[in-house]
Amino acid sequence: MHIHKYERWWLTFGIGMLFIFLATIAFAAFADGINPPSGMQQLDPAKVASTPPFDHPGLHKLHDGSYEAYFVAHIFAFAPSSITVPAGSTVTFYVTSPDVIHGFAITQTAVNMMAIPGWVNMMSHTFRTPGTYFLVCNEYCGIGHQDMAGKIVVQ
Ligand SMILES: [Cu+2]
Repeated sequence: MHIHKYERWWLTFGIGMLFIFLATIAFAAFADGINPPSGMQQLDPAKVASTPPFDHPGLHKLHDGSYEAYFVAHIFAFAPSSITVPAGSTVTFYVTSPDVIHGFAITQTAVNMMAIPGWVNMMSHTFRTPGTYFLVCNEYCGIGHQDMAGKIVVQ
Protein backbone atom coordinates (compact mmCIF):
# COMPACT_ATOMS: atom_id res chain seq x y z
CA MET A 1 0.00 0.00 0.00
CA HIS A 2 1.38 3.36 -0.95
CA ILE A 3 1.09 6.18 1.59
CA HIS A 4 1.88 9.62 0.31
CA LYS A 5 4.89 11.32 1.89
CA TYR A 6 2.80 14.15 3.45
CA GLU A 7 0.23 11.65 4.72
CA ARG A 8 3.02 9.73 6.47
CA TRP A 9 4.38 12.91 8.05
CA TRP A 10 0.92 13.84 9.27
CA LEU A 11 0.31 10.36 10.74
CA THR A 12 3.71 10.45 12.46
CA PHE A 13 2.92 13.89 13.86
CA GLY A 14 -0.52 12.76 15.17
CA ILE A 15 0.79 9.58 16.79
CA GLY A 16 3.75 11.50 18.21
CA MET A 17 1.37 14.04 19.80
CA LEU A 18 -0.55 11.19 21.47
CA PHE A 19 2.65 9.99 23.12
CA ILE A 20 3.53 13.55 24.21
CA PHE A 21 0.05 13.95 25.80
CA LEU A 22 0.36 10.59 27.58
CA ALA A 23 3.81 11.53 28.87
CA THR A 24 2.43 14.87 30.13
CA ILE A 25 -0.39 13.12 32.02
CA ALA A 26 2.03 10.58 33.47
CA PHE A 27 4.40 13.37 34.56
CA ALA A 28 1.56 15.28 36.26
CA ALA A 29 0.32 12.15 38.01
CA PHE A 30 3.63 10.75 39.23
CA ALA A 31 6.14 13.60 39.42
CA ASP A 32 3.80 16.44 40.43
CA GLY A 33 1.53 14.18 42.50
CA ILE A 34 -1.67 15.41 40.86
CA ASN A 35 -4.34 12.79 41.37
CA PRO A 36 -8.12 12.64 41.16
CA PRO A 37 -9.76 13.14 44.57
CA SER A 38 -10.32 9.88 46.37
CA GLY A 39 -13.90 8.89 46.93
CA MET A 40 -13.62 5.55 48.63
CA GLN A 41 -15.18 6.49 51.96
CA GLN A 42 -18.96 6.31 52.20
CA LEU A 43 -21.53 7.57 54.69
CA ASP A 44 -25.32 7.87 54.92
CA PRO A 45 -26.23 11.30 53.46
CA ALA A 46 -29.30 11.50 55.72
CA LYS A 47 -27.05 11.18 58.79
CA VAL A 48 -24.23 13.62 57.92
CA ALA A 49 -25.18 15.91 60.83
CA SER A 50 -24.79 13.05 63.33
CA THR A 51 -21.82 11.21 61.76
CA PRO A 52 -18.38 12.07 63.20
CA PRO A 53 -16.36 14.00 62.18
CA PHE A 54 -18.93 15.74 59.99
CA ASP A 55 -21.17 16.39 63.03
CA HIS A 56 -18.55 19.04 63.96
CA PRO A 57 -17.16 20.24 60.63
CA GLY A 58 -14.06 22.40 60.83
CA LEU A 59 -10.31 22.42 61.15
CA HIS A 60 -8.33 19.88 63.17
CA LYS A 61 -4.59 20.13 63.80
CA LEU A 62 -2.61 16.90 63.62
CA HIS A 63 0.49 15.97 65.63
CA ASP A 64 2.84 16.57 62.70
CA GLY A 65 1.64 20.18 62.31
CA SER A 66 -0.54 19.52 59.30
CA TYR A 67 -4.30 19.97 59.31
CA GLU A 68 -7.44 18.11 58.41
CA ALA A 69 -10.44 20.18 57.38
CA TYR A 70 -13.89 18.61 57.35
CA PHE A 71 -16.39 20.45 55.19
CA VAL A 72 -20.08 19.87 54.63
CA ALA A 73 -21.37 21.42 51.40
CA HIS A 74 -25.13 21.90 51.64
CA ILE A 75 -27.76 24.09 50.05
CA PHE A 76 -26.54 26.88 49.93
CA ALA A 77 -23.41 27.22 52.03
CA PHE A 78 -20.25 25.55 53.21
CA ALA A 79 -19.82 24.53 56.83
CA PRO A 80 -17.48 25.94 58.02
CA SER A 81 -17.62 29.04 55.80
CA SER A 82 -14.07 30.03 56.66
CA ILE A 83 -10.88 28.53 58.09
CA THR A 84 -7.56 30.14 58.97
CA VAL A 85 -4.19 28.36 58.78
CA PRO A 86 -0.56 29.52 59.05
CA ALA A 87 1.46 29.84 55.83
CA GLY A 88 3.25 26.64 54.90
CA SER A 89 0.48 24.42 56.26
CA THR A 90 -0.60 21.29 54.50
CA VAL A 91 -4.36 20.91 54.74
CA THR A 92 -6.22 17.74 53.80
CA PHE A 93 -9.78 18.59 52.88
CA TYR A 94 -12.59 16.10 53.38
CA VAL A 95 -15.91 17.03 51.86
CA THR A 96 -19.37 15.53 51.65
CA SER A 97 -22.92 16.68 51.02
CA PRO A 98 -26.20 15.81 52.74
CA ASP A 99 -28.43 16.92 49.86
CA VAL A 100 -27.35 17.42 46.25
CA ILE A 101 -24.05 17.41 44.36
CA HIS A 102 -21.97 20.53 45.01
CA GLY A 103 -18.56 21.64 43.86
CA PHE A 104 -15.63 22.32 46.17
CA ALA A 105 -12.97 24.39 44.42
CA ILE A 106 -10.32 26.58 46.03
CA THR A 107 -9.03 29.39 43.84
CA GLN A 108 -5.28 29.52 43.00
CA THR A 109 -4.91 25.82 43.92
CA ALA A 110 -5.46 22.44 42.26
CA VAL A 111 -8.16 21.62 44.85
CA ASN A 112 -11.29 20.98 42.82
CA MET A 113 -13.63 18.17 43.73
CA MET A 114 -17.26 17.27 43.90
CA ALA A 115 -19.22 17.02 47.15
CA ILE A 116 -21.37 13.98 46.49
CA PRO A 117 -24.14 12.78 48.82
CA GLY A 118 -23.09 9.46 50.34
CA TRP A 119 -19.38 9.88 49.58
CA VAL A 120 -16.40 11.60 51.18
CA ASN A 121 -13.93 13.16 48.78
CA MET A 122 -10.45 14.08 49.91
CA MET A 123 -7.60 16.25 48.60
CA SER A 124 -4.53 17.87 50.13
CA HIS A 125 -2.86 21.18 49.45
CA THR A 126 0.11 23.02 50.94
CA PHE A 127 -0.57 26.76 51.29
CA ARG A 128 2.83 28.41 50.91
CA THR A 129 1.73 31.94 50.07
CA PRO A 130 -0.23 34.00 52.63
CA GLY A 131 -3.51 35.44 51.42
CA THR A 132 -7.20 34.74 51.07
CA TYR A 133 -8.17 31.80 48.90
CA PHE A 134 -11.79 31.65 47.90
CA LEU A 135 -13.81 28.49 48.20
CA VAL A 136 -16.51 28.20 45.58
CA CYS A 137 -19.20 25.77 44.51
CA ASN A 138 -18.66 25.10 40.82
CA GLU A 139 -21.47 22.59 40.30
CA TYR A 140 -24.86 24.19 39.71
CA CYS A 141 -26.81 23.02 42.77
CA GLY A 142 -29.98 25.09 42.80
CA ILE A 143 -31.46 28.54 43.17
CA GLY A 144 -28.89 29.79 45.73
CA HIS A 145 -25.86 28.33 43.97
CA GLN A 146 -24.26 31.73 43.36
CA ASP A 147 -24.25 32.49 47.11
CA MET A 148 -22.29 29.35 47.94
CA ALA A 149 -18.82 30.53 48.86
CA GLY A 150 -16.27 30.45 51.63
CA LYS A 151 -12.66 31.28 52.22
CA ILE A 152 -9.37 29.84 53.36
CA VAL A 153 -7.27 32.51 55.08
CA VAL A 154 -3.53 31.82 55.10
CA GLN A 155 -1.55 34.02 57.52
CU1 LIG B 1 -23.56 24.17 45.71
